[in-house]
Amino acid sequence: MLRRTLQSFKGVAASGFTVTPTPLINHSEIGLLKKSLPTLYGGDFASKQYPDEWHYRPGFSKEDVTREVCNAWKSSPTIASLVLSPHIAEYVAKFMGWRSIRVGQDDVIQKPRSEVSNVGWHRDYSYINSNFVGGDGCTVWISLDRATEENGGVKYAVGSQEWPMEPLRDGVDSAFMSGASDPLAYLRRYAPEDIEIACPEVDPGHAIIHQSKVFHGSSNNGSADNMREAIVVHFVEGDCQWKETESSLPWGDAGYIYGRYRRAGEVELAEDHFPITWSENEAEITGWVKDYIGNGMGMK
Ligand SMILES: O=C(O)CCC(=O)C(=O)O
Repeated sequence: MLRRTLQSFKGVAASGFTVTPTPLINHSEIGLLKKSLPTLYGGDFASKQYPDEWHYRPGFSKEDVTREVCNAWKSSPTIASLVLSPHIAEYVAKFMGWRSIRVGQDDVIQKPRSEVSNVGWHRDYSYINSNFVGGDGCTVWISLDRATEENGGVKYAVGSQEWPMEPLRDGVDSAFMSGASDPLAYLRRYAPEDIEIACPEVDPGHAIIHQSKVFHGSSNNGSADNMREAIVVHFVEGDCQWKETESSLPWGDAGYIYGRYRRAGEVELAEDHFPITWSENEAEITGWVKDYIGNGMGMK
């Protein structure tokens, strides 16, 4: 299955990423999502559930850095209706050649116009997919605006999914918010040869699908626009499992963030945190998702 995944990326994009030819969400869905973001960041959680990470609070956090909320689907039914959408899930599963698909994590991103809003080079695999067997998944970066190099659209080190892997870290020294001064210094540690950087332009509602091992990051938002917004869904294959661990502790070796989702002695992923949002076998789809989001957004 993993081989098929890589082949599908090789066929569609040897670069490790591709922009969807059509939008995944329409204009009115973009409007609803945009409207929900200030409510989310302001801590007004319609579902009464906190998100798993909340990296920006108005009046408390720095105003000029990139803002991120992770697993906002738990807190906002509006965001959930995109992240847990069966339509998006089916589209991505078919693109990847998967029989079923789970949500690994979402990220809601707001990038303000500023000189310090860059996102450091990283591979999603190091934070997310390295925890799983068969979890060499993909990220779907859905733009709520037109994203360009000027407003800090996502940049890729072309083909870097094939480069050697860096030693796995537990995320505490995350490159995500590091804002390195030499933009390519970190990449040079792993690049076998010349580095080619691409910043695909993405229209509102379209998405970039990228392989979890491709290095990516983004520059400052230097545009006149106030904010560049995106909703990112990190997907894993439906039947992926936790890596076996020597540890007798419930969180095994999963460490920071992901350690909290693991149950002692189990390799199965809990659907409470990693819901199955589409499967060829409908009986496998996580039951409560439809109760929570109804039909879900997307592909209309
Ligand atoms: O939106 C961005 O600038 C970067 C997002 C990203 O790298 C991610 O979600 O993994």
